[in-house]
Amino acid sequence: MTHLTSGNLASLAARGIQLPAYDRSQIQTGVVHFGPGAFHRVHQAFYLDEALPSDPRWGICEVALQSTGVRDALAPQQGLYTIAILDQQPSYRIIGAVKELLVAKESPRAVLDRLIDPATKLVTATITEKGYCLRSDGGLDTTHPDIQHDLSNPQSPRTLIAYLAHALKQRRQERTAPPNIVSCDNLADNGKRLRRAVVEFAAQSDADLSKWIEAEVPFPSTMVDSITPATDDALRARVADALGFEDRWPVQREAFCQWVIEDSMRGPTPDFGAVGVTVTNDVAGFERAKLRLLNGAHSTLAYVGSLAGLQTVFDAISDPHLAAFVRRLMLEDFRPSLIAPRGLNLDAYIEAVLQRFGNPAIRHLLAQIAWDGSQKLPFRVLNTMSEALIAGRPIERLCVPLAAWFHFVRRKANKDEAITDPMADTLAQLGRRCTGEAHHDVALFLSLERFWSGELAKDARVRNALIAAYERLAAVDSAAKLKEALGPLR
Ligand code: CS2
Repeated sequence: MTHLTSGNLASLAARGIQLPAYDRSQIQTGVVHFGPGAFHRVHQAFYLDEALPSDPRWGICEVALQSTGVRDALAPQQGLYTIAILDQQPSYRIIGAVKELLVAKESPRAVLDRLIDPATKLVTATITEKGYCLRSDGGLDTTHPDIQHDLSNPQSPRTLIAYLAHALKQRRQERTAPPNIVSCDNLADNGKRLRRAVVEFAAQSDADLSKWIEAEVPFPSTMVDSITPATDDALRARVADALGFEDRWPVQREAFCQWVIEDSMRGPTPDFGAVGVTVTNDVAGFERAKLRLLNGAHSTLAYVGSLAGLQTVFDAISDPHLAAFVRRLMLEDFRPSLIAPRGLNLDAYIEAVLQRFGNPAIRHLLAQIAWDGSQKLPFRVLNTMSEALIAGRPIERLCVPLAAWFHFVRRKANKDEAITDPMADTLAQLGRRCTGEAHHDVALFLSLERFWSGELAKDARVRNALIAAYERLAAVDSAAKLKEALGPLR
């Protein structure tokens, strides 16, 4: 079957497909992005595509650290791909912003050259929580095998952290202004965390560089949001139907899309305001609200829903008992931990999020959200729990997603099913040691030092509430059991 290329773009206009509104041969590469997964391609690449008609400086060099998949799929399409926007009326749009596709493990020099090029004024990243190689106290984990590797192999790094440190060193030597470095991952204070990781990495070999990075390089924090189910065969077929030929790797999202960036960038940037990106001083307020209310609710639906044998977010939120529980968790547990940033009404936000979960056009697998629980749950649930304990608020409901994750891990381990998580081996071993007896199993999970930060794991209130939640969820193996299991917590 013919596939999407520059040569057959023109035929798409007649089919109602939105095309790049600029001459692709005129755009320059001004952005280096790490992690060209589906989320980046529906989100940052979409906004940059919006910026290109009025300013051609913001074409993207996509860098995958390891995987060759996106490069292999998109190179024959000259970087072109389709976004399917799935809501009441589906719509399709071709993104033309990708100028270059690199795989770092194959061409580390080319990646460094791009980062050093003074035309690179913006570096963005979606490498997921685990890519930051952080300890639970937020510092760089210098014992991490990839960081160890990168400290002794500066010419062929494995991590974003090392690429940034090496490139910044060179830019400093050459006296070219550093780029704005923008983390777009779901971590609280993502900019500060990335800065700290790069500063601590640089400090291992060059104290002056480390200080310079801390003082001179802008690492704005961001909040990113758009629900993006992984690409599946149904999407490929749907896009082929709309285009009249194949797209080797289309992506999909809901219509809602939001990007909030801290107002600390320096030098030239895309005209973010003009393309619908919010640039504000209070990004932390947006970020926390989204991480807790949306992502916290998502992880709850994912683990409790999976125990009940449900498949998608739509299925989970359509269950009246689970939906009632999640709404209450958002309203009574997450919401009191938040201070609404100016321009955000938290009650309206909660209702809007619940409505987005109920979008019937989106098939978002709970299994996808359940990935990497050890990395996600600290930001989504544990932070709120620590604050609740200090403020004297209850933690019973907050323990439900955690206890559901424990059961999820245990069941996976007992069925010998793979767990997708950087701590997979430890989790599988722990899951096999679980007996089903709540005191015993909760004690095992509380021994996961890398997961729990501070005093939480030692707090008797936490242990007791986890035991109660674990017992409550033990029998859940179908949606019919949810009513009783969630009982008074709903
Ligand atoms: C989800 C997020 O997979 C997950 O963990 O919670 O990817 C979520 O869909 C996005 O953050 C929405 O912006």
